[in-house]
Amino acid sequence: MKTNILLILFVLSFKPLFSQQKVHTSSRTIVSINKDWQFAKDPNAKGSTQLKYASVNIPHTWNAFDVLDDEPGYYRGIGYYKKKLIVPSGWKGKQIYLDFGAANQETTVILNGKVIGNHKGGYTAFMVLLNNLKFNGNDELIVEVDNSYNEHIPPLTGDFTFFGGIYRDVKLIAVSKAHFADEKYGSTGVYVATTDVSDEIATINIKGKLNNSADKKTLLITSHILDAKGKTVAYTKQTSNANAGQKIDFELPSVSLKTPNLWSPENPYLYQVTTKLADAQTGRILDEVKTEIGLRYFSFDAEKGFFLNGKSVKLIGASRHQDFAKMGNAVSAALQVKDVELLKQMGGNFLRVAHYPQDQAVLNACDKLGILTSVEIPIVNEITESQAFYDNCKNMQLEMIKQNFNHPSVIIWAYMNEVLLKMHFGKEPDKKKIYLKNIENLAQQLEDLTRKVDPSRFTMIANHGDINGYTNAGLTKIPMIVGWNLYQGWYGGKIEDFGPGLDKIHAAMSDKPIIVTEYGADVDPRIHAENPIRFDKSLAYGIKYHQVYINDILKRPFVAGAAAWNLADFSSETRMETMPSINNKGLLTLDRQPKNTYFLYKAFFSKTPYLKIGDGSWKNRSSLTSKQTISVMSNLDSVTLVVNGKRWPKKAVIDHVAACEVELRSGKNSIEAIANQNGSVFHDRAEINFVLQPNDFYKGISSLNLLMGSQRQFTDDKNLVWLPTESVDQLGWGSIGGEAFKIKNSGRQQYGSDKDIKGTQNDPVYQTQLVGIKGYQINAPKGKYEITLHFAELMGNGIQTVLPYNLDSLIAEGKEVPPQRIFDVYLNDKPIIKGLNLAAKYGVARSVQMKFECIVSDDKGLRLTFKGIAGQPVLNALQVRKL
Ligand code: GCB
Repeated sequence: MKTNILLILFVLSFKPLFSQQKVHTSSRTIVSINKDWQFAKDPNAKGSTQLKYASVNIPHTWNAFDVLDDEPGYYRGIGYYKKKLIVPSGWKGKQIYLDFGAANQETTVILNGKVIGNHKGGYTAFMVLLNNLKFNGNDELIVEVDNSYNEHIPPLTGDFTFFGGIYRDVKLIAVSKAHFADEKYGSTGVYVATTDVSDEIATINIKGKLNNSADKKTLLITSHILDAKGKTVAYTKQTSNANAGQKIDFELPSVSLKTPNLWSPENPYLYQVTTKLADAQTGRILDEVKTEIGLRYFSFDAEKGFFLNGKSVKLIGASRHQDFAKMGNAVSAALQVKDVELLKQMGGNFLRVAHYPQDQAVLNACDKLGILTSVEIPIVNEITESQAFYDNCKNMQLEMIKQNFNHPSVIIWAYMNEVLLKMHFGKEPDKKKIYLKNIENLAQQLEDLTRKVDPSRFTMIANHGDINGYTNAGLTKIPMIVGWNLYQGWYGGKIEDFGPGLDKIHAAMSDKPIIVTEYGADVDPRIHAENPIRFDKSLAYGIKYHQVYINDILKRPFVAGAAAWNLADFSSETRMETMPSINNKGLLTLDRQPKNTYFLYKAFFSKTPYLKIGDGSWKNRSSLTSKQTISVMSNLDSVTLVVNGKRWPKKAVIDHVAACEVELRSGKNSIEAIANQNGSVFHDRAEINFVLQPNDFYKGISSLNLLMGSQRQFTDDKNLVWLPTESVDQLGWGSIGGEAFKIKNSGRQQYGSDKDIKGTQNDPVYQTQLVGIKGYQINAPKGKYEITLHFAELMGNGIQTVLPYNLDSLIAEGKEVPPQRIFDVYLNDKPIIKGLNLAAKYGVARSVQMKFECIVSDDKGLRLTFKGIAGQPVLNALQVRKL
């Protein structure tokens, strides 16, 4: 709930009690207790006496680092947090709540050995009442958090990491005995609904819940509505007789504002509602809650899309996961706000808060910056057919709605994502039928609940591309909007299938508003390809993909909006691929560095002239030719590049990208992009370090770094650029024999493996390979060289196991026995490796480097020869350095 409960900050003089920041009003005191907790994991799950406690601050997760290692899996179990809780004597007579922003995923709160609260679900806030407890001045608070798999709590599975811990703020809230609260749902209990909003008038209804644990009283509830300058523009009040211990639902007489200042992405105007609870007899203020609201009206039309305040608006933006590099989900509010700012700067007006409710800071920022949002609970991939699961889903839906009710940015409540992806009972039709019916029933219950609790918003379910499956399961009828997660040209098919796919969906359900809730392609910014192809992870493929998708979305008025998957890369521990444990579909990296795809969105959606040397992020380049194409993202007509002072011919911007052909020299190149519009000149600058191969290697300026069986370039963690190799027949130097490694029957990768390569951060160096290689020839001039051979066995068990997320369902889990492969290697006719059996010696998918020195004293250069003893020799990469 966006409720700013003011206000005065003061530091307590008695430090041991609360060294934290404190916010209070005469009626309500809020103290952060994020600092100085003791934390221990319980590897034996429950009750180990050997717990090793360490000091931590909240936000905290215990999985920030174990998700990054080569070991599959991460700690999913119990973590204990403990702290001395000393309640100030001044709080006598107050009611005290312990307030958790979120803890993943089941939390039990224990005070002085007694369980005082339990909460299920890792993404919503919750409160525990400390009332009626006798504090003894030495009170111990223990919070037991468990992130192990629980079949009754969604999400059950998903393409994201379920980081455990107390990862959002923890506070103590002290209130008078009579106060606002809807503690069952972790909300302050003041709900401000804006109804009948138009350009002329806006009606505001304030409802809520209050607790009177004091004696019988007459209470006065008042609400002032203030404009952004702090001037009261409306006022409403009501008295209520409350018995001792009574909980009361109240509703103030609605008020209307004439010619309201309407909230929109261009004008995110916020009013403030100050709601007070007072003793009607004495006039003493007992509680006060401040809520920021925005006045707007909106609708969805199946043919014409989305309308805000009567105007057609295409919703454009991204989905967002909440984690950040090396922090997991324990991320400061400031970093979360930055994400919303980055979305705004990109030209976005829409955020799909996926796949679960996030920190209040996110929606607060959306309210302030004018970003429309859809928020959802994490029913992902599948359900459990148990009453406990349904109850937890419904409770989460209510918590989500009640905690976020007042945010003007929220326009959609959603509740299922690709729920048919992990189909149960595939081979038992009767059980499958019942399972599908149970999903439909759950959807209907959540739909009914949502519409009842908040008739002012729209509802949505997001599906994957199986149109018939979702239609037959009744799931396209239930929600008001259907979201589609579409990946043509990524998990399967061609990029060009996307537009016709949308038309097909629209034809099949022409009365349903549609949002493209996901689309995206993995982009590893370390990878470049001249001829980009699906699943090569290159920036160039990502650009092509997003160009086609954006155009197809913009062209079709019936598509109300779209959210790219994802705003930023995110952790998905079970994923392999070029950056293991990371889903690379972000427009930003995991630490929020923009990729070229982010710049493309800026070019498409910036309202002001925009020009960006996209390949500026590709600072270290290498090639066999000095002729290079530099892409400039822009919304202007044409771009001229000046490289090292030389002006190249002007290039037209096509589809927001100008592909400028220039020549680069070895070493540093300074690039300037220039564009004109209406007499104004716009510039961007970049620097590119260029290595021309093999010349720079011959000159001893650079090592020669070569990938076998690959069609892509890769920049490693030392900024060395690895080039795909060619055959000796093509260049007069290169590989002799061998074929690029391919996964048999792969519906995705056309070359290489996506196996996590152990012992390296540079997985793409080892993920491709020439199988059956006979030799490698480099026409190196006379001199001394260091040669490093890089190997990894790509065949064998483990290559294709546990593909966590696979929307084309083509790759199954399977066991493969590594083929027998033993070989010798010779360097300039001298044996350097004898009887190498990679699988036997190092295991599957482990990076192996072998270094040798060699003097070239004739004109035959460097020659590697591979001789198979059993099976086919392999080489993954080769590095040669002049000494
Ligand atoms: C989806 C899922 C999302 C995944 C995404 C992907 O459809 O909804 O959770 O992360 O695809 O990248 O595969």
